[in-house]
Amino acid sequence: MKAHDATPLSDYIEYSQEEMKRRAASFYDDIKRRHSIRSFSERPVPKEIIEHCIKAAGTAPNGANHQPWHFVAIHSADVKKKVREQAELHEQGFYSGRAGEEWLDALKPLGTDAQKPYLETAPWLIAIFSQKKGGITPGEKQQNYYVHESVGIATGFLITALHHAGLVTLTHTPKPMSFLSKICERPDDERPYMLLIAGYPAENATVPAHARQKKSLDEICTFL
Ligand code: IYR
Repeated sequence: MKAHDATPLSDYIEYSQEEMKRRAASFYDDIKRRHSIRSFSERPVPKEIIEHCIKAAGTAPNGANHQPWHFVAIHSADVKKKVREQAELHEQGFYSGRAGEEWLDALKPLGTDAQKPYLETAPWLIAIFSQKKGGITPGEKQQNYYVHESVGIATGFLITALHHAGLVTLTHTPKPMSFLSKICERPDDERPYMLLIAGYPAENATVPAHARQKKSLDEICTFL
C-alpha cells in the first residue's frame, strides 16, 4: 500500500462574491457561443495551441489519478485522408439503414449525412482513446477506474479549452470506431472514445436552428 502524502493548496484563488457572479455569468456568456461546426476552413492552427489544450484536458478529474486517456493529434494529410475514407465508409452504412428510422429522423434537423469532408479540411483531428489498464507511471498495467467518466470529463475540458483558445470543434463518433486504433497505431487494450475535429470555421459555416434550442434552467435543474 502506498503512503498518503499531501502539500498545501497553494494555487487556489478566492474571488469576492461580486467577482464570482461576474465570472460565472461571463463564462456562461462565452461557453454558450460554442457550437458544433461541420464546415471547417483549411487555415492552419499552430501545434502549440493544440498542445496547451491537450495539457488542459490532462488536468481533468479522473479515477485514482490514473489518467486513463491518450490523445492522438493528427495533422498529417495522409493520416487525415485515411480517417476520412474509413469514417465515410462506416457512415454510409449508418445512413443507408443501419441507424434505423427513429435515429435518422432525430438527425434530420441537423442536416448531417455520410459525407465528412471536414475530416480532411480541418487542420487538426484529435482521436481520444480510453485505457482500461494503466496506472500513473508509464508502462503500468493496473486496473483503471471510472474510465468512461474520466475520459468524458477530459474530453469536455478539451472542447472547452479549444473553444477558449478561439477554435471551433465537432465531436465525431463513427460506429464502429475501431479503425482509429489501427490508423493511430494504438494498442489493443485502448478503446477509441471519440474523434474531435478542431480548427477555424469555414466562412460559410452555419449552426442548425435545432442545435440552438437549449433547455431552460428550470428544465435541466432542480434546487432542493
Ligand atoms: N456519427 C454520425 C451520426 C450522428 C449521430 C448523432 I447522435 C449526432 O448528434 C450527429 C451525427 C455522423 O457524424 O454523421
